[in-house]
Amino acid sequence: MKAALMAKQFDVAGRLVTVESAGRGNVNDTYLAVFRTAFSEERFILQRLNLRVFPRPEWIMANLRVVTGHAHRQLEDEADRSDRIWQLPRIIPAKDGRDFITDGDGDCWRAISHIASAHSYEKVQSLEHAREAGIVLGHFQRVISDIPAAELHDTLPGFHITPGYLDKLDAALAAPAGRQRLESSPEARHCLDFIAQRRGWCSVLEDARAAGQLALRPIHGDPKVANIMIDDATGKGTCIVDLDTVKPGLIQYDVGDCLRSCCNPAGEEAQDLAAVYFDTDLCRAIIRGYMLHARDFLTSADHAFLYDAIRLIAFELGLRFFADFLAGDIYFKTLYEGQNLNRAKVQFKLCESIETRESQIRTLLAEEAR
Ligand code: GN1
Ligand code: MG
Repeated sequence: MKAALMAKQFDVAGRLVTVESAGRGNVNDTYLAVFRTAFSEERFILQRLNLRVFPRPEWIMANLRVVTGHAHRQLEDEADRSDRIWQLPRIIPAKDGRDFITDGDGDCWRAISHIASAHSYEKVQSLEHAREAGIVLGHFQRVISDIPAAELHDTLPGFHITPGYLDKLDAALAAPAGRQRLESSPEARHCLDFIAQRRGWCSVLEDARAAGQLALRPIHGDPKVANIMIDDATGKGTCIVDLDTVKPGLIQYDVGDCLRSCCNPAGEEAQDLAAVYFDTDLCRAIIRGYMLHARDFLTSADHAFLYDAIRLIAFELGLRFFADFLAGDIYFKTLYEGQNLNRAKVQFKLCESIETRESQIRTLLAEEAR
C-alpha cells in the first residue's frame, strides 16, 4: 500500500508496524502510522494532501511551521500558569529534511506528531464536552492572536467568504450536468429555494468587514468538534488539530463553525433530518467556555455579529455542500451517491432551527458576554 511506503520516508526511529486509515476528513486522507524499536514505539499522523483543494502544499507547510513554532513557544511560556497541559502537533520532517514529499503520482504527503492519550469525537458527547470545545477554541485564538498576517500565506483564497460560494453555485447551475442534478431531485429544488430566500442576507459578515466594523485576526478556520482533542485522563480539551486553514479571518467564522458543529447532536452525516436541531444548552456551554479566553479580545462589534455568524456558517456549509453536489462532488469526498445533498439538507435544517431560536440565542449570547 502506498501509505506504508510513504510512511517509511519520514524521520522516526524503528520499523513500520502498521499504517491504518484514521479520521474522517472530507478533504485530505489521514492515516495513523506505528513504528517500533526494540524498546520504544512511535506513532504519527500521515496525510495525503488534497491538491485540488490545497494546490500549494509548500504554503500549507510553511504556515504550519509558523503557527506551530509560535504556539509551542507561547504554550511553553504559559505552562506554569495553565490549568492543563496544552498540546499542539509538530511537523515530522522527511528523512531528507523536507517538510513534505511528493510521490511518483504527484501526490503530496506530510507527517505530524500524534497527540497521545487523547481523542476527538464526530458528535458532541455532553455539556462538559461542549464547554471544553469552547475553551479550546478561545485558547487557540488567543495563542495565535499575535502572529503577523504577513507571515501567513492564504492557502485557500475565498474560504468562508459566503457570497463567493453563491458564485460557485451559480456556475454549477450554469452547466447542463448541474441543471440535470437539480431537476432530478425535488429535495435539491427545495435547497435552491432555501438559498434563494437568504441571498440578500448572506453577505452580512463581509459587509461588516468592508464597513470597518469587524477586523481580521488569525483564526483556525475549521474548529469543528472532530478537530478538538480531549484528554482521555482528564476529560479536558488538550488541543485543536487540522491547522491547514489557519489564516487571517473573522473570529465569527470560527465561533459560527464551532457552534454549528457542536450544537447539532445528530452530527453532520445525520440520515434522519428530524433529529437535527440546534441545542441552545450546548450553545451556552460552548460560549461560556469560549469567553474564558475570548472575553478580553472581543470587541462590542464582535459580540453584535455572533448570532449572524452562527446562522451564517450553518447556511454557508449547506451552500458549499449543495454547490458541490451540483458540480459532481469535486471538492468534498463522498462515500455514497447524494451524500453532499444529504449533508446540505442537514445544514439547512440546522440553519432553520437556529432561525426559530433567534431570540433565545441572542439572549444567551448577551448573558454570557457579561
Ligand atoms: C472540511 O476536511 P475536513 O473534514 O477537516 C472543510 C471544512 C468543513 C468541513 C465539514 C478545507 O473539513 O471547511 O467545515 O469539511 N475543509 C475545507 O465537515 O474545506
Ligand atoms: Mg479541516
